[in-house]
Amino acid sequence: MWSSHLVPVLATAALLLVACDALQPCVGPQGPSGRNWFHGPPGPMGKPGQKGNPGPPGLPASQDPALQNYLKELKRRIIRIERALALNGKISIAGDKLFASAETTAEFDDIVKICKAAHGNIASPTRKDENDAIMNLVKQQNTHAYLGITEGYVPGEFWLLNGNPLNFTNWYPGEPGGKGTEKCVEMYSDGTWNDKACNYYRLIVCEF
Ligand SMILES: [Ca+2]
Repeated sequence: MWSSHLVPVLATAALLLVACDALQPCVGPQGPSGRNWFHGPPGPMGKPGQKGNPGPPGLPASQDPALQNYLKELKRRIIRIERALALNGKISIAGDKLFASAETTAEFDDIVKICKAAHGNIASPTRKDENDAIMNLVKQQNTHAYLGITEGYVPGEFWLLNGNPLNFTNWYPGEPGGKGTEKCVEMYSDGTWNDKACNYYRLIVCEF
């Protein structure tokens, strides 16, 4: 009547009923393990993985459309600023030189220092268009300006401040006439030059 696999189970249960009494309670089967609620400290950092394959080569700058558009926009903005400053007579441009006036005066040595401090140089015309650009600022401020030109050891022989010879000059008739006593050069409002002592106050014009 009982299936064969139930017989040992019933026998075990009967044995437990006999073995257990009030003084010695029965012990049931072991329950499942409890959960561990506490995390341990983090383990040590693993080794870095292998280096990936190099990406595809980028475009040369001249063929990078995004970069070229950015440069075009930058150039457009710079030109706008230059035009606005030139309109106010703040700057004057000739070729790749930009001349700017500080709209105040100083002695020659101080002008040289002021322009250097501004990461430029005292205005030193080497061509007619550069001379005209400086003249525009001189006219605008109605004040003569010292140029980056000084007399050498030989009286009447003038040099650019950087030591280069003068390939372009625009002396006022009769000048230079100081014969060693006027070591600096000023520009009149018509763009002509006059040798002059260096301790006068003249317009600060720098080139960049
Ligand atoms: Ca003179």
